[in-house]
Amino acid sequence: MPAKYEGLDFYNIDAHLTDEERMVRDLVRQWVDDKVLPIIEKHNRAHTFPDELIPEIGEMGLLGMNMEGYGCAGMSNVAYGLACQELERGDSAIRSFVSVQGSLAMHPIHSFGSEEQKQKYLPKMARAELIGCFGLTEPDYGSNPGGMVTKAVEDGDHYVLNGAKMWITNGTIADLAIVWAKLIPQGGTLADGVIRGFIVEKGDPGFSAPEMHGKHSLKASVTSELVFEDCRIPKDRILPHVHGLRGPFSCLNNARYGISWGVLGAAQACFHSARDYALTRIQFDKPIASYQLVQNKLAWMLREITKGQLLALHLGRMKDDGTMFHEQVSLAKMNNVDIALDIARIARDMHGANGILDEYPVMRHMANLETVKTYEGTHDIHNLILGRWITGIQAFF
Ligand code: TGC
Ligand code: FAD
Repeated sequence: MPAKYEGLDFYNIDAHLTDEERMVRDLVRQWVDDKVLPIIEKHNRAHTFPDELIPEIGEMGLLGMNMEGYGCAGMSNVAYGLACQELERGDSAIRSFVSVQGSLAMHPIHSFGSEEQKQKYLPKMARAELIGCFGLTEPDYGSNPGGMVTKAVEDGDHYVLNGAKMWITNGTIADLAIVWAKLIPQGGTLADGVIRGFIVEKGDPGFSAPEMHGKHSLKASVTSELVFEDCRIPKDRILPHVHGLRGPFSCLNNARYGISWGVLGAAQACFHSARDYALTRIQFDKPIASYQLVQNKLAWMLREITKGQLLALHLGRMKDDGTMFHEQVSLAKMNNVDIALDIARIARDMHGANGILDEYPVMRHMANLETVKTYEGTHDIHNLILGRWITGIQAFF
């Protein structure tokens, strides 16, 4: 029987966790070992999401787990981060599923929805009986969502939506989509529109969500377009309590925070695979782990993962005590994705030719992390967010 996975905890982060946080981490860790790792390569090859895991993710209480009420578990942000770390050790697709459902679909309803919307959707979403997605990006507006052209126009007691979203995680399997569109006032143009959030349900007339194909990354995740052709939704589906880009961006803060933990899980999977491989692979009559260059690579991985963990833990504690600001999230998302991707690339190299096989997890993580570097704000965008914080000058345009 393989040794039980113990994680990587060089600086004894464990001692700074509550019993509840350790319990969540251990529960998800075991579940990933038992349920995700045995099947993920098969799904990655087939470009399919493991739907069969969705009910169990709900039963474990991971969906919207850092929110209070409406069937959510009400746990700390650190517990949520630890869960993300374990899930992404399995695959970024599994962490993405949980991020999108909790941080991007449930969070806007929880923070900006009416009481009726919260009652209607959140308990079922927490139990995974309803799946959500988040539509912000458009074909021509990725890093610059403020330029979006998807619009909503009032028509009696309905809104009529026209436009398209692209690259939407969970889109095709979702029961509802949180869609950000410009609400055009009577007689106004797109330039007069204010960005608002709308809940579009599967089956609403004029709405479709075709799956996108041909990805070399996040192959076990469903990625979709959302198409609105005179899509009519009742007026009570607008999120009443937020106007402007602040709405979608505050959801992104949550999801970016989860990513800053999640990618450390992918990095740890690559580190462990590289270390184990280096200890057993013999070249020039000795294990490659006995060569200084190889040890240097492993020491660098340990160093960066440890720093990343301390960053994520401290960020989580600030999020829990309400002192975190969004530029701090940008720094953690950017840094931790960056080091995870470098770790994956170096681990791939350390496996030699075997590194390209799906017998080892490293190339799958490496390919996934290319997406994670791009979504939720690219590396460049987070640099520019920090540049603006440092200088007070925006350099986006
Ligand atoms: P800007 O003028 O900076 O801000 C507009 C308004 O928003 C407020 N704000 C924020 N509020 C909360 N949290 C944040 N992080 C915020 N950032 C900005 C800001 O205070 C302002 O509020 P108000 O009330 O004064 O109007 O907006 P900008 O248009 O100049 O944009 C700046 C920029 C480039 C940083 C922003 O557009 C950006 O972050 N772009 C990146 C886009 C992005 O991250 N897209 C992600 C799409 S979703 C996704 O990728 C999901 S992947 C899912 C998975 O895990 O599978
Ligand atoms: P672009 O914005 O076109 O950027 C291209 C390049 O230009 C990047 O290197 C970028 O850093 C650089 N660049 C852009 N602007 C500047 C600038 N001002 N200065 C310097 N460099 C700049 N979106 C959602 O809304 N919901 C989802 O669920 C979702 N899931 C996704 C799942 C996957 C698998 C992927 C790949 C993407 C997903 N996205 C989702 C979209 C994602 O958020 C966008 O891809 C991302 O925001 C970048 O937009 P873009 O791809 O249009 O790139």
